[in-house]
Amino acid sequence: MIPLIERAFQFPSRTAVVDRGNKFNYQDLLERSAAIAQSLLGEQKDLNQQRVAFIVNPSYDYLAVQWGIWRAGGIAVPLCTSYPFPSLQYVIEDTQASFLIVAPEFEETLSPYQKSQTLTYLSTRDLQNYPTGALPDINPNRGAMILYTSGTTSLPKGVLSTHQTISAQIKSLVEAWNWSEKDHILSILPLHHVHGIINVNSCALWSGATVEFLPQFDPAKVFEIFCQGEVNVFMAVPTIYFKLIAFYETLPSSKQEEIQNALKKFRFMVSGSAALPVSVMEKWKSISGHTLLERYGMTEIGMAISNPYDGERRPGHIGQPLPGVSVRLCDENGKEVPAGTAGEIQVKGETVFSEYWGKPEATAKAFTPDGWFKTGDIAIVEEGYYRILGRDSVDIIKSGGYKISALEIEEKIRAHEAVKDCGVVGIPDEEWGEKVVAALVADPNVDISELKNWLRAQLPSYKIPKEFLFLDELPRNALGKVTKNELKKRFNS
Ligand code: MLC
Ligand code: AMP
Repeated sequence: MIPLIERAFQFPSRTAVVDRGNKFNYQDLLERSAAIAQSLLGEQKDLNQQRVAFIVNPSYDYLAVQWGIWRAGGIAVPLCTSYPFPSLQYVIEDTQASFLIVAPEFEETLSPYQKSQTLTYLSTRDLQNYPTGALPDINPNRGAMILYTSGTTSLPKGVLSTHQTISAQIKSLVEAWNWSEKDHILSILPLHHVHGIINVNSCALWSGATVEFLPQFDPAKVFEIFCQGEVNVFMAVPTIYFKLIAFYETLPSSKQEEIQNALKKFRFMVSGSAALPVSVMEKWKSISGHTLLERYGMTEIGMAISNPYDGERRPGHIGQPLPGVSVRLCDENGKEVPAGTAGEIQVKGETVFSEYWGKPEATAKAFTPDGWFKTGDIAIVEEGYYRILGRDSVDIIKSGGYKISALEIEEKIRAHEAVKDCGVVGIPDEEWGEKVVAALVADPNVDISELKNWLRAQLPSYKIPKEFLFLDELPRNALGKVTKNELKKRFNS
């Protein structure tokens, strides 16, 4: 049995989801997901870990499809709703998906798959009202989900987790952050990443709590929902807090007061997926009365380190290892560093993923011989609190909570006819954390807006560089490698 779904049988009549004013209880979710599972199964008894890619906006339907795939025995592959066709195609083909489930608003983008010979294309409209029957018994050790993450290779990698991994990730957070059925969380994050899928939706549903959807981030709507007084838990990336603060500052004082009063009643609020600037933490505290709880995680490991729920939440620090997660800091030779010294965060425990999908070499490289996952993040422990110092690779950029590979963008830009060479880096930015920028060795007459539009057809818009700089040549070291730290300085000067 799938632990998350098994728990839902305990609270059938509680409200599981609020979606555009409609309420759905756990019984509704169980029945709808069972019907979807049946329609996926058809004559089969068990999908036996076939991959089912799906593109559905954050909603009740999204959850019903995700649970339906799981209950049919499939591996769920949530697709990013803002990807252009080539990026979607990469994920669908890399996972060798057997099914593709498409919500009406994405049918045009995915129309090339409608008559596919290699997969079964289903509109969410085809998944209505299927009669329910017996569903397969799923061993929690089986694969459950593949999420794509960018890394130090140019192409994103699929991170495979089992139901057991997902349950361990949820249980750790439910315990650490005191989740209960009284909670009501606003779900605004994209649902192809762990932050939205695990920390927000799955922890709430595990606890018999309520998930309220707002499919697209919009500060005015977020505050409007907060002021209705039902939501009591909120989780977001630092950029979202930055944008909420910026919007709040434009409001008249009467509205600000109303928001302040609503926020004071929250149980707690979390920031993660990127470093929370102390200035944002302080401003949010002055508005809401809450000290944001900052925690650290990664697609491959779920959440690993968190500031305490009770106790001091220390600005600029990520806290201590979560329940069930072992953490150590190591040097380049894989030796644990002495106390007070910086080292790479390595993680072990049931919360750690199984493998990079179809990439055994990348999987082997990601672990030490004794089974610790190497995060690539460098940290130090100060008075019992971990603090992130940086990453071991300059080619990984975190912008607005999204992980972006500089190499992937460079490869695309280099394919443009007017470009001889390019270097992509992330530079510090108040709003985005890091901002993607590109240096071009190119025909100086190249039209940047044309170049951006050309890139937009191939990459999601958040990966498109926000600034371009023309250089005669890229800075390189004696071995001919582009010196990215030197390149970053050119953007600051
Ligand atoms: C949007 N834009 C971005 C961007 N998001 N640019 C850089 N970085 C981003 N993250 C750009 C768009 O390309 C567009 O540009 C313009 O901003 C408006 O787009 P939008 O979609 O309307 O923006 P908005 O809704 O304001 O989105 C901002 C955001 C979003 C912060 C809400 O980026 C977001 O939801 N981020 C969260 C990502 C996340 O969940 N990460 C968790 C990963 S898991 P143009 O040029 O087209 O106008 C993980 C593990 C862990 O990290 O620890 O949690
Ligand atoms: P992702 O691969 O998208 O899951 O992103 C994981 C990465 O986000 C981590 O390896 C960190 O670099 C970064 N990250 C997550 N939480 C934090 C945090 N609180 N502070 C700094 N970096 C973070």
